[in-house]
Amino acid sequence: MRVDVLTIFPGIFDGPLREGLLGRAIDTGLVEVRLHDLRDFTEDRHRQVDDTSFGGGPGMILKPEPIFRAWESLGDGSRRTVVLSPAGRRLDQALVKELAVEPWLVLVAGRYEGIDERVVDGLPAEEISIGDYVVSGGEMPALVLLEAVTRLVPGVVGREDSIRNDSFEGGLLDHPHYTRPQEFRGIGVPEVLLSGDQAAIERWRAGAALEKTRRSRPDLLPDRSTDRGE
Ligand code: 9D3
Repeated sequence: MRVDVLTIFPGIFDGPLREGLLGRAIDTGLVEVRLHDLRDFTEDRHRQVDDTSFGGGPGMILKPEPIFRAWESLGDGSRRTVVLSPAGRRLDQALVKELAVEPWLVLVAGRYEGIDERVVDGLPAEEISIGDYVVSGGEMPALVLLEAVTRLVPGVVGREDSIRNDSFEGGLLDHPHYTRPQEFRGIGVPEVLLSGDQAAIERWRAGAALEKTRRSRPDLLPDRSTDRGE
């Protein structure tokens, strides 16, 4: 998969793209990420990427021309273009799966109060948000999206079942996990996990996953409240 990122802060991506899962996917050539500094696509002496809002209001808006020039510089092959925006469709695992099968993604990270609306109107682009909270720009959201998508690119995550068992993929949260030491500050681990009885362990994990989901994320469970006319 190829991913082009348009941003005024390419440096934000350097660390995350070198480390961990993203770093490995890039090293092995499974994902190719190209960063593009929007300032390189300005044509004025001050390399201005932003300007004040028509109609007034606080803060600055990203200008359309550098974004269009950068997007057009990528060539004319077919690609899915995502503008990271708090006003976008909420990212979830179903959308991540959709994006993961694309051969070529372009991610546009906004900053300041937002991006000139003519970018989403004039480019074949969709807006995506990573959730209902405010961060200062689209760079961190682009990294979140990129890592979520990269995990699903075949060959990136070694054991396919670590993907299949993921929270949300099966509709439930994962069951609790324990490792050594067997007793930590007076707290042990569930006996069944030490029993060696794999069938019993699987039964315990299924029940524990359901219980954890009921407690932390009841919204993920089917609503049973009307079953008995309650
Ligand atoms: C006053 C209205 N604000 C929108 C909620 C203004 C505003 C805040 C933060 C405009 C842009 C930003 C910068 N954030 C993003 O560009 C962004 C974002 C986010 O803040 N939350 C969740 N997902 C995303 S994707 C891009």
